[in-house]
Amino acid sequence: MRIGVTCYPTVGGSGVVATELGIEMARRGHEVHFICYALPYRLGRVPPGVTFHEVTVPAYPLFQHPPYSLALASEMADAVRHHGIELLHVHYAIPHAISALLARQILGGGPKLVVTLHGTDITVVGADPSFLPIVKLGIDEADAVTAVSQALADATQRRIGVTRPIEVIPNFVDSGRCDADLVAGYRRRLSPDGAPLLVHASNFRPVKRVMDVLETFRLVQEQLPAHLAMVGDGPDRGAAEKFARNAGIAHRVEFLGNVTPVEGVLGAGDVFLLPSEEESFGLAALEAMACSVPVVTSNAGGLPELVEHGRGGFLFPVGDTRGMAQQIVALLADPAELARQKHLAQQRARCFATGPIADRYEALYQRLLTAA
Ligand code: GMT
Repeated sequence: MRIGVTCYPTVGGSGVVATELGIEMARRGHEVHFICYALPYRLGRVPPGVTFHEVTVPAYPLFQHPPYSLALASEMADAVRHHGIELLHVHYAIPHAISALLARQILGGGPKLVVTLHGTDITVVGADPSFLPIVKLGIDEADAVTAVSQALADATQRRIGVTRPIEVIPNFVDSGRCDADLVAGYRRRLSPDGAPLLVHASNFRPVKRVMDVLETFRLVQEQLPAHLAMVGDGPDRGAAEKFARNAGIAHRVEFLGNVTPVEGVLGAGDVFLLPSEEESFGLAALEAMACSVPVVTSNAGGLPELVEHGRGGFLFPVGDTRGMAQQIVALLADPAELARQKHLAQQRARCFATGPIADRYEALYQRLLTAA
């Protein structure tokens, strides 16, 4: 098959899933074309079987808001025309689904369109009245729509008013990415005294509730000495650093910014914390579990589909920092139970191995192209 992939090339989970899936399809012998505004960060060295098409938006004084969606549509149409792309798979509905529909109009027909919904493209920005009608059009007109959890599929029906079927295909992880030497190096750096290490990774947007991470850590720290590693960057980072200073925990908290590969830090932790307000899936939690790290999360969105309470992970109501802290203290105070939970976390992550989940996308592509 000749497949075009569009995603955000940044460090977020939708870009990671899109890139790893594209790489897997290329490994399986398909021709994969990434059409994005920058080389996806997970692509690294472009593997054989993958071609990158960069979308550039010309500057013009009138363009206070350069029309990226239109440049993307033109680049998609161009790549389809010159490389015989049979199917476009776009990740994150805004604006990728609409650009793909425009590309098809430019071509007067053409490739099949798969739209994968990832989360805030529905629950936050997608549900905003300024985007809702265009998101709904992109979803209604695609040949197939997938969502990374049942919770997100339900939210799409409820909040966007979509009635068409949405196939749920969960995210996946490659457990082989957790390198023992790298993990050991981070462990030495982040916990030089050997005290337990908590880890959080996100884009520090308000939905991630990073202050809850710090408050939970503060409560843990009242009971036993620990360290906290904060991975990632985003709008709430400054406020989070200030919170840590005001709460008197700054000397035990390290803000690392974006780290590549993230598994080095994730695997160095004893517990991973993700207390989000909204979370369609929680790829970072899955990546931590794949590195044998139990997770303490909120029960928002799709997290209960990933985390089985008491089996490598623990779910709490959004905002229940006290409950999360108590659970963490109980785990850290019981080395045998912590070891058992680490094992269970890794076992659970195996249910989300790349192979079988990529099979489902491949079968979907094949179904669409056979129906053509
Ligand atoms: O929307 C975001 O905040 C970022 C987005 C992304 O591009 O990484 O995250 C969403 O997609 C991930 C991959 O499918 C999911 O693991 C995240 O749970 C989801 N984020 C939210 O729902 C907040």
